[in-house]
Amino acid sequence: MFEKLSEILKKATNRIANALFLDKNLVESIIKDLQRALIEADVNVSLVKEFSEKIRKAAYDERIKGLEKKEHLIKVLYDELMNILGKKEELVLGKEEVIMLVGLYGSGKTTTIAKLGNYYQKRGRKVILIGLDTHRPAASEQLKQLSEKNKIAYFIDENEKDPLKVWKNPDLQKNIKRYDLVLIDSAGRHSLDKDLISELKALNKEIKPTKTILVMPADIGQAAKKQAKDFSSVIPISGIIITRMDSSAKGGGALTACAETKAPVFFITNGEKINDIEEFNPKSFVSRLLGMGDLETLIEKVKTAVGDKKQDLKKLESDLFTIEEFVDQAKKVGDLGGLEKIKSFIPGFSSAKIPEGLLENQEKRIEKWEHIIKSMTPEERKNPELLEKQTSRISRIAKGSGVNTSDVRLMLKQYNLLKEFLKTGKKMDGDFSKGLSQKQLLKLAKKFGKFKNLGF
Ligand SMILES: Nc1nc2c(ncn2[C@@H]2O[C@H](COP(=O)(O)OP(=O)(O)OP(=O)(O)O)[C@@H](O)[C@H]2O)c(=O)[nH]1
Ligand SMILES: [Mg+2]
Repeated sequence: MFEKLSEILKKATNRIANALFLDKNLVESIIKDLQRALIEADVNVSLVKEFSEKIRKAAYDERIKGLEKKEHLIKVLYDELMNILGKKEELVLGKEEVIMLVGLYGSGKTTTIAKLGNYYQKRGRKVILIGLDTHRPAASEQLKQLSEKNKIAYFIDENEKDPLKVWKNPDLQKNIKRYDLVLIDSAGRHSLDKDLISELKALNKEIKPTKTILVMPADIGQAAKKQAKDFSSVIPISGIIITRMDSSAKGGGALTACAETKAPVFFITNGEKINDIEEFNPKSFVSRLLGMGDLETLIEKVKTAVGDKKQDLKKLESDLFTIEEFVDQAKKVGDLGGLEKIKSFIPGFSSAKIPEGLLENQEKRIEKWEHIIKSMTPEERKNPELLEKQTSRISRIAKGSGVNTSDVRLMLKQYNLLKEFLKTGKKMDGDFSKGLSQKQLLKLAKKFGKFKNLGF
């Protein structure tokens, strides 16, 4: 149902978690993704706008920096999603309840009443289902079958056309005291027309249900708001059940629209089977959308992702950039999709063009480098310049690692180049985290171009 929305939300949180810096481009592109996903789920445009503003505000909040900012942003995203979905409000049952389900044709009343009956019977309630849909010929039969199949008590009168008379049936009234949860199925219409209005009013007056629940299918999306309001103007509505969440992409719209009416969504149903019903809890719903256990797990994930990246960056920035770290970085870079990744560590640098073909054959080369490093003495690893001073060392290492001397030379060249690149970056800005100017970028990109000749 919410696969698409869920996928985009997960992607958005991952992007926040994995970015070392939340620059404007990233924030705006994440917001755009979120907007598209929410609108596709039929969430009201003005609600989406409000939501985006809150995310934007959190992202550009100057008072919050670094890791805290990411945590803050994820938290705001999480909270705001919960906020548009409304508060959790449980359907609290008293000792004796008479609950009437109302809704338009085909909204899912009869199926849902069986699901609810089964749900509460399993939790110890004495349940009876009463069929007051005398409008549709097959309605009684449907309720009967569902009740028998799931071993729930029921009462129907297939020959009576007046629902009030069914309700007043002496047999029913005599036996009804044995049950502490009476669930009433009512008739639907294509719209809330005069006929349905007068029927609902009459039923409400006579039965005096302790609660009345409006059943609406997810596919009506935002229209749920108007429908809920319209029904509320006829009889008091205690809450809502949204059905068919499994088969509509518009469930987000239906849920958020209900939240706007302040009528609580007690349950959602997500399938045709008897157990396909669950209490609606915005918190767990959002957690599921984001694919996380809860907010804490999510924040933990952000921290871990940032922790790793910070270390990487520290190494890259360090003057003590050893040849081992170089290979280590090159390997990571290879894993992560090459220099593109290094670029993403450095704000503003993402627009620098990396020549095509730069990353080809990288894997094999790195494998060789690992062998080379193993054949180097600890002293050589610390001072790779020794190799340049005494070329006999190069021959020895090449022999020991089973590569050509040119491979060793190439590795040294690339190491020096990367070191130089890092120094240049530092000189230009002193701190990568502040971002680079266009001019600095051009300079760096030029230097970067050197890598091309070396095949790095
Ligand atoms: N996929 C899916 N189908 C559902 C769900 N809930 C109900 N349905 C189906 O929706 C259709 C209509 O459900 P009913 O329970 O008959 O709806 P109703 O409101 O009683 O309809 P009327 O009595 O005609 O007004 C049936 O085919 C149900 O199987 C759900 O959560 N998921
Ligand atoms: Mg029905």
